[in-house]
Amino acid sequence: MRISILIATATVALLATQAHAQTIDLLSGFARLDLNHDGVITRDEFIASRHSRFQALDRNGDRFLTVADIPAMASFMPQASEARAMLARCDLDHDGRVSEAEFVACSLAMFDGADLNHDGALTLSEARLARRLFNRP
Ligand SMILES: [Ca+2]
Ligand SMILES: [Ca+2]
Ligand SMILES: [Ca+2]
Repeated sequence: MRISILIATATVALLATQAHAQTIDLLSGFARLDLNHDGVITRDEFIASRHSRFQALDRNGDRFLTVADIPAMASFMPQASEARAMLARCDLDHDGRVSEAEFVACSLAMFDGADLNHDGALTLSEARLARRLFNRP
C-alpha cells in the first residue's frame, strides 16, 4: 500500500504542470504529455517527456541532478521537499546525484504503477485515480 501511495504521489507530480492538486493542472499536464493527442499517454510519449524534463531541470548541463539544482527545479516543483524526495527516490545507485538514465527509469516505475490495466498507456481516468490516491491522508 505504501508503495502504491508513493507511486501515485510521484505520478501526480509528473502529470501536473505544477504541484498544485487541481484538476486543471491534471488536464493540462495530461495534454502536454499526450504528444499525438490521441487521448492516452504511451510509454514512449512518457519517456520522451522525461528526457526533455530532465534537460529542463539540469540547468547547468552537467547531466546530473543534485540538491544544488533544487532552486532551479522550483518552476516544476515549487516545494523543495518534493524535489528532495524525487532526488532521494531516483538516485538508484546512491551516489548522491540523479543521472538522466536514473531519472527516466524511476519515472517509468511510477508510470507503470499508474498504468492500472498494464496496457502500456495511461488514460486520463488512470491518471485521475493516481491523483485520488495521492490526495488520501
Ligand atoms: Ca498519445
Ligand atoms: Ca545516482
Ligand atoms: Ca493503461
